[in-house]
Amino acid sequence: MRRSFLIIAWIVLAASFAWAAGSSIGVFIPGVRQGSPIYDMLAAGAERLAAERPGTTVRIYEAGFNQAEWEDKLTSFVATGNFDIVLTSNPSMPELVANVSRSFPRQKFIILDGYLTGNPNVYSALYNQLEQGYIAGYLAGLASISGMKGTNSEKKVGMIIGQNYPVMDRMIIPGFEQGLKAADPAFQLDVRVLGNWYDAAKAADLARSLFAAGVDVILPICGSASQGVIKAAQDAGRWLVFFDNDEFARAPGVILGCVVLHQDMLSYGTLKAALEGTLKFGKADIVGMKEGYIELLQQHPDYSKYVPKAIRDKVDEAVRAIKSGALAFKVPTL
Ligand code: RBF
Repeated sequence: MRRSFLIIAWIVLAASFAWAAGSSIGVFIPGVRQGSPIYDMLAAGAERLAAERPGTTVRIYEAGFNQAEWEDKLTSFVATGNFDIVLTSNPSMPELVANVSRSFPRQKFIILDGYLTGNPNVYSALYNQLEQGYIAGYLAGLASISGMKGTNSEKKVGMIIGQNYPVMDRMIIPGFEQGLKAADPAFQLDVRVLGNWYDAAKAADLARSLFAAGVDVILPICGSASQGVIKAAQDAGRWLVFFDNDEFARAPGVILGCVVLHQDMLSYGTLKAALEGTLKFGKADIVGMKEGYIELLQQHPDYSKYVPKAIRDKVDEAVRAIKSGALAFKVPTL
């Protein structure tokens, strides 16, 4: 009798220690998860970690598309005091996190797809999107001049972007343009700005006007509005290249290639290191193809189905050159 009481007491005690040792992760999404793979992967990495670690909880908060509200919403999220780690993502978040961190100096943050050094409570990781842009641009350019179905001889390629921001203007667009010009120096890049990350009807209009101007390949970076770009490309029989995620299944026969970010891996890995006490807060990393966080999906069956071998061989060579360091892109200080 006495012995079983002791055993029960021990179990209760052990359970309460396990509870106390549990960790809580808050994921702050500056936008909406649905339709933006970069945010979906952020949340998915945290969910995977929680599923593996008993006692770890995850709260996903979507701050919506009104950027003027994000700082207040982040402040309220942090003020609950509920989270050991607050995880967020996009290049505008370092500034907001720096502000909120001043009011909550005990809160730890992880920012992905952003860069902030020197704050002892913040770890951040920025993707080398010059590499990502270059590979997407090189593929788009080679396809555009190949004479393959759906292309023309105009040497015009387009982008539809949600908005301008330093990472877009100083890495993604210049990288994409460099890739195009590596295919042929005469290429012209036509960039259209949507003004938000969700208006698919307007994105379709922009895509139609690009196609009408002679563009035969578009890179959409406009969140859930990309659905409109897909529709316009299907109607026009032209091509797309994609960023961030494997999008082949959304539009078979329209997508040439996807140069993805393994944001789910980075989310999972940095959170795990943070909970184990090994993440270097205060530090900012830059990650790219060599580190395995940017990848052209060369193994996807649609890639070999729609992109001729001569083009794939050239793109393979560029990927290998980036991985070996023979082709290097220095990330600008943003
Ligand atoms: N990308 C998305 O896919 N969806 C978004 O809602 C979104 N919102 C953004 C808001 C701001 C203020 C900034 C600077 C970027 C945003 N991005 C968004 C772009 C994202 O950070 C990244 O650059 C692209 O997904 C390309 O990898």
